[in-house]
Parts: sequence; C-alpha cells; structure tokens
Amino acid sequence: MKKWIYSIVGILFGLLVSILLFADLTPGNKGNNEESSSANKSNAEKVYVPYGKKDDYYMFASGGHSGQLFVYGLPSMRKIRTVPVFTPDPATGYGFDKDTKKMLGGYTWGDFHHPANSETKGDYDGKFLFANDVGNNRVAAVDLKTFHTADIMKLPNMGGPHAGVFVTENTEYIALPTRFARPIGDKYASLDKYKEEYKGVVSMAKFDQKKKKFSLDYQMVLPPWSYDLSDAGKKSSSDWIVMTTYNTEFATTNLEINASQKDRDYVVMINWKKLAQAAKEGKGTVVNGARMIDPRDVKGSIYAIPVAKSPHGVDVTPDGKYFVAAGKLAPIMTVFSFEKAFHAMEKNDVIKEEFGIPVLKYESVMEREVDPPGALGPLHTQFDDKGNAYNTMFISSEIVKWNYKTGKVIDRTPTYYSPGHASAAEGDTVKPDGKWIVALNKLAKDNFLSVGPSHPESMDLIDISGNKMKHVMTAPVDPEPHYAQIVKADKIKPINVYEKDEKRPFSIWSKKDAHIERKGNEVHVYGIAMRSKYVFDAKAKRPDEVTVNKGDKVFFHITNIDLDEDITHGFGINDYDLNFEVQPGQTNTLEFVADKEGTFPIYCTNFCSALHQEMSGYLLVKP
Ligand code: K7E
Ligand code: CUA
Repeated sequence: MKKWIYSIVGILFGLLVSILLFADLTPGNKGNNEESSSANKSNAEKVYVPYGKKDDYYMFASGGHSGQLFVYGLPSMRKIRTVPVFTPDPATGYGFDKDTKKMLGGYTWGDFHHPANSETKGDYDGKFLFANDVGNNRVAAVDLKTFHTADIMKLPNMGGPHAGVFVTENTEYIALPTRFARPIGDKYASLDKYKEEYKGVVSMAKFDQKKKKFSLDYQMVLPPWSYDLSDAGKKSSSDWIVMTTYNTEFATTNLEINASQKDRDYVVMINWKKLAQAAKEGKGTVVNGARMIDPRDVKGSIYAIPVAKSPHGVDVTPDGKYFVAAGKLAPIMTVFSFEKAFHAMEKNDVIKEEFGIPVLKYESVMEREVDPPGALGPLHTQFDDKGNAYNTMFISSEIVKWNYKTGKVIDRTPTYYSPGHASAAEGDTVKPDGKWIVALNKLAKDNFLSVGPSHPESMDLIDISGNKMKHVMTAPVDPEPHYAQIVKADKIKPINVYEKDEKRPFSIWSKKDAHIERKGNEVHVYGIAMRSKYVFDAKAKRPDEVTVNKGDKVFFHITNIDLDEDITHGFGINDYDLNFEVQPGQTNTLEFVADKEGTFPIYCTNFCSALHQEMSGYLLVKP
C-alpha cells in the first residue's frame, strides 16, 4: 500500500477513535442485538448445563493485574475457581505457608497476561499451564493435576515479559519476549543512550515436568524495539518464532505519538533452534546468571519483515504455513507465508539491514492483505477448523471472520465492548475445534448492574459452529482477563486427593504420632487436621493446645489425613494475621515468630463438616 493510503487511513482512524470515545453506547445502539424470544431461548439452551452434567471445556483466563488465574467452564461461562499464581491469596493461604511464601519471593503483585498450556505435537496436552508476570518479570507453571502453582522463576535482564507466554510445539521452550527495553544487567543508563544501551530481551525457559522446576536456558538480545504477543511456528515452521515490533522509532517519551511515526514496523522471525545450539556451545556472554546470545552473531537465525504501522499480535495458522499480523494502527491483517519467507532467505532477498538484522522484501513474503471496510483496530487472531481466522477489532468493537487462504471476509459480529484478545476453543493448537470463541472485552459499560464508576470487564460467548457467528451471551468478569485458552475438558485430569506418602518431609499420618519438638527457640509442631479436630501433641492433656515463649520461631507442620475429596481444612490464628489451608492428603507448613504474647484461638477456616465450628485449638504465647 502507498503512503497516502496510510495517511487517509490514519485520519479516518483518528476520527473514529474520537467518535467511539465520546459516543454514548446505550443499549439502543447495540445494533443487531434485538433478537426474537425464540433466538433467546435457543441461546439459553446452548449455555445451560443441567445439574449432574458438566461443561465441555475449561477456559483458563489470565487474571491480569490481579496476578491470578481464573478458571471458567464453557459453554456455561460459570467461574469455577481462582488459582493464585503471582499474588498472595489469604483465602487459601497461598503466600502464607512456608513453601508458597518462598515461591512468591516477597512479591505481593503480579500482572499475568497470557496463559499458555503445555503442548505435545502442537496440541494442548492438559499437563501444565504457564503464566507470565509483566509486572515483576516472572514466569510460573500451574500443575493441572492439582490446580496449584508448582514453580515460579524470576527472569533477569528483562523489562516486562509481556509478549509471552507461548510454547514451542513440544514445550521444548517457554518463550517470554520483553515489552520494555532496559539496559542489560539492571544497570543505570540515561534514556539519551536508548539506542545504544537499551535492549529488548527474549527469555527462553525450560520446564522439567518431572521435577516441576524451571530453568533459564538462554536469552536473546534484540534491538530496543517493543514486542507484542508473539507465537511459535508449527509443523514445517516449528523451529521459528515470530514477533511483532512497535516503536522501531526508538521513542523514549510520549510513545503515543512518537512511537507511531513510521508507516512500517517489523515482524521478526527467529530460529530458536539455531540459537539454542549456539547457547549449548557456550556462545554469547553470561549476565546475571543468564546466557545471552545476540542472534546477529548466529548466521541465518534472525530476519525482519516490514509490516503495516504499529502492529499488535501475530499468530501462526493451525497448519503452520502462515502467520497473521494484526495492524492496530493500519487496520489490515497481513498474512505472511513461511514458505515464501524461507525461499526469500535462501535467495537472500534482502532490501536492507536494520540494526544489523537483514530485512526481507515485503512483497516476497506477504501472501495477502485483508482490509475489511470500517473494521478498525485489529489486535489478535484466532482460528477454527475450517481455515477461517477471527480477528478482534478493538475500535469498531466486533469480531471479523475471514478465510486466511482466500482473504474473503465471511461474517462480522458486534462485541460489548472493545475486545482485546479472543480465545477460540483449542484455538492455539494444530487442531482448533471451531465451536466457540470468547471475546475478552476491555469495557463493559452498560452491560450489567452498575457497581459505581468502575465496571467489570466483560466477555462474549460466540457460537462459531455455523457459517454465521452467533452471539450467545455476555458475562461480567473480574479485571482483567487479558487472554485465555479454552481446552477440551477431557484433556484435564486433576487428582481427587493428594496421595498418602509416609516419606513426605514433615508429614505424619496418625493421630498418635502428633508431637511437638523444641530446639532452642524453635518449636516444631507435627500435627494433623481431620474432621473435626486438630491434634498437635497426642500425649498432652489438651492435644489441640500449643504453648510457646514469646519470640519463639514456631513451625506448624500440618497434614490433612482426611483422604476424602473436597475435605480441605483451614488453619487461622486469631489476631495473628495468619491463615493457610491443607487440602486432602496435603502437608503444609506455617512458619512465624510468636512476637505477640497472649492467648490466641486457632480455628478451621474452611467449612469441612457439621462439626467444623468445633474444629479449633489454642496457641498460648508466654511472656
Ligand atoms: Cu495480550 Cu498487547 Cu497485552 Cu493484545 S497483548 S490486548
Ligand atoms: Cu476443618 Cu473446617
């Protein structure tokens, strides 16, 4: 496209932004939402899951700046669980008990953007879910057997791993590209030195599924551009990752204007396998314990392709043959061909170098541009099983369905309102289901009963099984489900209880083994929780009493010996600001200093039986 087209598009875009920003979007303006009562009835039937039946899908939605993971059932859209990941959760004691407190590393906030399920051969395998923390540079793994966070790793040298998480085809790597450029090694550098000293970094983490432990294999050092949500190749393109960039202007202030100057930014193609090999051979340098490789030093490992102005997400098609970049500021979707890109690399069809990165000729890699009239602000792309793509349009508040092989626009449906991501059932796999798509909207406006100046976010459930999309329902959701993945329910196989393991450190499995050990000023309580009592010291006059001296370091090692599904016991200490839980068959430790003298009731905080109220004890702290 020519420059003048972009200028016209830019003006139209500006106009529409103002119209949409100041428009009063009352229910009367909801376009085609005046459905007949029979359509409403059939919509209601689609989402009704009668008692005794269960939902067909899990939807794993990131909790945005709550730092947590939200689990929904689909199609009912019922919220089933909040799984704490990056932020303490007093209700379950996450971040209170010893192990999870250590795992959180003192952080009380996280910003979780993009969930990614572990994959085998490009298909969700139902084992783990990975999470990124844009706020404090961390990556987490949630074990889908227990729905507990299994490990968290801090990522050095990063400025907000916003553009991940995504996994390679067999979860060889969990990729986390940065959003903000920063000087490497947590150093000070003036913003005047942005171009020289600041870097964009991609962390390539590995996760050992047996040990449930992360390790940082290597990091890529890239120009200080900003990167948005990226994707890994599939099948014939599985060695590559693709990332969109913005701020190739190197703006350091007022990015709104300064990072939107150029007509073109880039999609970056990186061969992660070549770089992994280079890392293995010890190439690059080690900074903050991380091996850092500059792809420019590894021949043929990095290319850039021009793409329309400030693109947002880039997504690889299920067949692995194409990648689609969404335009954001130039309202087009651009389909690129991997095959053409490989061919252009072979022929060295390079127009210039940018920051030492060879730039492939746009026309040699581009397959087609799709430009639905009036559709504005394309952000992300999802897919179905019939070769169709679905794009969220943030500004025109809709989803556009189009065929990525022909470019033909097939259907459009409004969303309420302003979708960021959408998530299609099995949408990031090699085999999407083509049944549902959920638009994750940033604004709910007038959708629900008002709760004051700030509203929840909203999500639209849309039936995509037919040729035409059918908007089925809208539901409120806690801020902010940024992205979600929808996984077939039968792929997820959670356990019912933690297995009894007599060798587990600090566990005891019988009432009579409950005892207290004192070592200097450390008091270790080896106790049990069961319906409906605690036993801390089997031989004591009052087995549910613990007496310590002020200043003692106290450890409550509690095992829940009720090996019965759903019988979780809580453990709260009145006036000590402490609470944690033990799930069936679990052992957890609470560690604290008894710095307050007095008499403190202990009680079970999680309703567990008719005698739950009686499940209590005392902590006595002597002066
Ligand atoms: Cu998920 Cu830019 Cu945060 Cu889009 S990325 S909305
Ligand atoms: Cu145990 Cu309530």
